[in-house]
Amino acid sequence: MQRCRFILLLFLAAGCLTGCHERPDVGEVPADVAGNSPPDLPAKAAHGDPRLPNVPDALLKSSATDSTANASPTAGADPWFHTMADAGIDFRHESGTSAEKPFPAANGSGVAALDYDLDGRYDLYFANGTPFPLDPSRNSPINRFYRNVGWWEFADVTIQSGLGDNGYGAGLTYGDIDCDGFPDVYVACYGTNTLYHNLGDGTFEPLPATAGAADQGWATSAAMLDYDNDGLLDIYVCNYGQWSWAENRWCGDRGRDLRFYCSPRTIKPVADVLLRNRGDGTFEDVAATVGLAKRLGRSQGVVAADFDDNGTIDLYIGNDLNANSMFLNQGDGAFSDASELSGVAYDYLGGMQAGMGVDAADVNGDGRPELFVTNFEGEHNAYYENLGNGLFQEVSQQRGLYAGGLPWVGWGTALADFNLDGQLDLVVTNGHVDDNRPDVDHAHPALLWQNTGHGQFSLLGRQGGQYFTQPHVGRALSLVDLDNDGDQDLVIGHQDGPPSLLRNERHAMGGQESNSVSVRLVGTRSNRDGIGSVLTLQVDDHRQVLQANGGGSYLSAHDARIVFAFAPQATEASLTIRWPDGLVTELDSVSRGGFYTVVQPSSSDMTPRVFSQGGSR
Ligand SMILES: [Ca+2]
Ligand SMILES: [Ca+2]
Ligand SMILES: [Ca+2]
Ligand SMILES: [Ca+2]
Repeated sequence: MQRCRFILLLFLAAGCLTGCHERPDVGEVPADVAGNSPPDLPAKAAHGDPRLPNVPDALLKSSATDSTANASPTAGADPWFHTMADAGIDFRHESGTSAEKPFPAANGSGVAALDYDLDGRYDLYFANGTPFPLDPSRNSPINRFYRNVGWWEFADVTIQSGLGDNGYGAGLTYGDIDCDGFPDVYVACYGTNTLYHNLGDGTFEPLPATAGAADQGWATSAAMLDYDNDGLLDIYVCNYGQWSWAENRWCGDRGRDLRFYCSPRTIKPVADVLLRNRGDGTFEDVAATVGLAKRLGRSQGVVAADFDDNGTIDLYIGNDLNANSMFLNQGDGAFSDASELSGVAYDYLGGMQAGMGVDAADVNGDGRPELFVTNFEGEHNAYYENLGNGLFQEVSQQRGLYAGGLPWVGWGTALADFNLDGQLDLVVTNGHVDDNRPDVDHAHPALLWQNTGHGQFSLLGRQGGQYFTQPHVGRALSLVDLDNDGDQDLVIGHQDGPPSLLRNERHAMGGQESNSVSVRLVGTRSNRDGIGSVLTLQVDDHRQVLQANGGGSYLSAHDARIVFAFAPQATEASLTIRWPDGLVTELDSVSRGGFYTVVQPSSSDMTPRVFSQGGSR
């Protein structure tokens, strides 16, 4: 219990335990816990080429039953994102696909954005596949890790960091498992998963199998959350189902001798895993004992947040042609299955969908998180508004989110305020699983919607940037402020190809300074990453509520900082944090452009330790 508090106090008293010569500790130098300082601002002269091609109609093909197929009302303005080339990332994903169509190779691999060395710059970790049948003795493709050295330059630190995992890499997640201040990384694989302990000196060490974190299933996404609120992060791992190379079936068109990936329905679902952190470096799977194993699904995406506003962190899982799952945390260490009753198991017609990537955030400003789920071609992406009391309604059609995604196979996704106007926008990566179907394209366009306010989303075509005018075989997606200018950039992973880094061009849209507030949480009584906290930023009369979610997107992990808009004309702002254990912290003077690190105080009558960088009013 409260192990994080112990260790933080130890830090404050004695300085850091490891890597002191390179990395200052929490108590010593604010730039450490306040490591989200903006060390490098973008070169404004390098902003994107405005001469973007028009969006081909074929890329925006749509049944046009709602307004999403229309161009943005502000089309013709500066693009939102610029594709960064030559950043030093030479990673190229290898799915291990072949003519035999091994099912796990259809689904791709994730990307994680984490600041492993606490220098304030977020680093990028890419999972990688490997050919089937798996052969540990073979020289397989490995995961790759790149250190952000600033100014959109990255250095390959795969080998020296020890993160060159050679399993069949799928999902990535991270969090500070042992409360030493350094983020630890979980690699979810087809085959053995591995938890890598960050030693604080730039290297990671895999936990031995005896630690109990190395599940052997066919894992997809993973998320960290402290489900039992003991101050220690636990790990949820989605498992897709039962499959082995030996039982790989032939599916496709016999007449034309075309072999395709089999239907998900050929795969028998299995239970997911919840690894309880015992606090001694070992873990135990408690999924069955806490009520998570009664409902099985071919799980692909997971997000953890408080969906019913009772102060406990809940779970939502996207399942492939099974009903999606919502498990509500009862606060006594057990979950109740609210999938059907809450209205989030099916689409608005009551159908089961592909359930790929997921996200949760309060879009309509009532403080309760909505849910978004990406789905297969011929299915719409599902958008569930939170009505309160644990009830949701699927309203993709009413909100302009129905038609845009219908032709495409959706994967990674995030609700985020890309243009910093106080309204959460939405991005989805798309791409088919098969590359040999005469009737469908393999590469699909990613989609970016602007939240225009008044409860409506509008699909951006070329205004999103050149990336959104071209087809890709998209999978992973991570939100991360790579250049620390206060807006959220994107990293998108592609099947059997290099990733794309998209720089948010908020500055090119006329912002002379960052119109955002970026918040990093340091839990003490609660888990070190503050996952499960609810943050409310009040800017003049506009309130924004964001949670520090666990998981989200597809196979991927975002920048841990919470980013709010701070309108240019606004003057006053205050921030309220409800920590996972219920303690409330209030900061009554928050500045535009500020990067804040807030350390959880040990009681509500204590002043929180706050480190800030930048900001003006
Ligand atoms: Ca870093
Ligand atoms: Ca750690
Ligand atoms: Ca917005
Ligand atoms: Ca940025």
